[in-house]
Amino acid sequence: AADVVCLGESMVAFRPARPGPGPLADVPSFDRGIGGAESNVACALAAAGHRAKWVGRVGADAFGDHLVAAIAAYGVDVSAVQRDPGRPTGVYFRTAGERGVGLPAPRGSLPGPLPGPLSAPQPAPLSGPLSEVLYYRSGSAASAMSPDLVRRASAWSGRILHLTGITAALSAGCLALVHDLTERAPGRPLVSFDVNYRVALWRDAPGDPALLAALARRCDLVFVGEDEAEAAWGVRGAAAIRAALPEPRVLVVKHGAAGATAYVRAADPSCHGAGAGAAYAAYADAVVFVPALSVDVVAPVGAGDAFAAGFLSGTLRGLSVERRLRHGHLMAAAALASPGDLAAPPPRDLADRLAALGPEAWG
Ligand code: KDG
Repeated sequence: AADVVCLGESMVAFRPARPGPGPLADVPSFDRGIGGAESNVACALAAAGHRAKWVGRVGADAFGDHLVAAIAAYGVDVSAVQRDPGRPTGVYFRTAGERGVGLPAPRGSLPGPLPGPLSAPQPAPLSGPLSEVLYYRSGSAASAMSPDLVRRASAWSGRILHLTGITAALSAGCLALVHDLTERAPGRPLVSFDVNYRVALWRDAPGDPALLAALARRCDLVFVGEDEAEAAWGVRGAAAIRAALPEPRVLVVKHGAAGATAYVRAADPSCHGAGAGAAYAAYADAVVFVPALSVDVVAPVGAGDAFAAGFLSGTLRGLSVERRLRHGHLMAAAALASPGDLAAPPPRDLADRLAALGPEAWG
């Protein structure tokens, strides 16, 4: 059985062959890669040594062949991926812009100082353009997903099911599927949900972004960026986000380049390292902040997925919440420093040694 099942749409992703600023309209040639928030998480988890499975749909076309082969090459189980002979594989094009809603902001772009231990150094803001994205995915094979086509038995077959808010925006059937899979019913594994608010998708979505909050509240582990909570729901600040999403046992609020805060509900043994009876008490209703690493950002796309993968990896290994956050930051740093959606994560023993460094490294 899989450790983690990641369900969602994957697409062939085209980014400028030569990095640099400028609008999408002026890009003369593109490099091909793979994209899709959920399969990105699956690939990162597989690369980090976990059994990851991707559940999705692609067309019975050449791009579908490429996606399935490329994701399988990371060691991800693709046996449940469906091929649709009547609908195409989704595609997207993007610029290498430096910022995007829901993605880690470049260092220094936070709106203001954070209290107490959150005061990370604040260099001058970067003035990079927003990343421009063009999706060709409406009517795609994945947008036809629904509770009829994707059964609970398949999606609930791992220890963790990882979903994102992107799927909810794809079609009424996809929204119904996310609703179905987040129902608290017997056999449901731990459900992880990355809010992943994508402005361009919600323009034509089957509802409004308030749905993302309602879905998040049905899940056990939720990731959300402070910037996207404000953009999607008008909720400002980590404490207000927690107040709006009280149900998840673990809520991780990402503060762009400054770091991330985990809100952990008491009486959740899954949140504590193996044999950490004493730590259990220490984590009762804990709020754990860990600063991010300072990185020269090459491309932010995929960093949120890498962060989620690092946190999930730590969860699977029963690490403390602080270590989970550190592994999230380590994987995100690797993705930030690479041009594509995906970067090789640091080897596990190296990541463990880095995560164990003291306050001189982690602030
Ligand atoms: O997190 C990265 C994703 O945004 C990217 O791979 C494309 O899944 C994608 C989307 O829908 O934006």
